[in-house]
Amino acid sequence: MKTLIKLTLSILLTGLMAAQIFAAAGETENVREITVKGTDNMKFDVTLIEAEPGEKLRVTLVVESNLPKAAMGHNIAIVDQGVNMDDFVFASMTAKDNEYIAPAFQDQVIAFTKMIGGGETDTIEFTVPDTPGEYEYVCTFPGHYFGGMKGILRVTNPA
Ligand SMILES: [Cu+2]
Repeated sequence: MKTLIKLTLSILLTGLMAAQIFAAAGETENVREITVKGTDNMKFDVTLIEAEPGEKLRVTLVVESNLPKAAMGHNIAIVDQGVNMDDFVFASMTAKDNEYIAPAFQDQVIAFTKMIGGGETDTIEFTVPDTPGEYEYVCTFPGHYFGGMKGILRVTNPA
């Protein structure tokens, strides 16, 4: 019986130590936080994000709207270079069951939030691509990209 208690205690302690180590790792990890708002005028309030190759970003999308999500939903999809954005957005319009991300293009999407409505938020964490250049991010809710709901992730090497 005593052995069992000892064993249980040591397992508990090991678990605690592991938890502390993980917590410490989380604190030291360098993740830059960015909040982007989507509003009823079909725009993002942040249209340029500048970052360095390999940087870790945590982007939170906040939607401000009193309209139902079915009428005014927003997401953020950050897309790889070289993708025809019109094709991607057009294909994604009908991909409601996949968060409005066309499955055929999904491997060319660096990161994407859920499609959310007024009062909701969603956060994505991703590593900025190693290749410098401009990466477009868009809202794939039907019509929003064509209404101007887009921005640029500009990746440049540190000076
Ligand atoms: Cu939108």
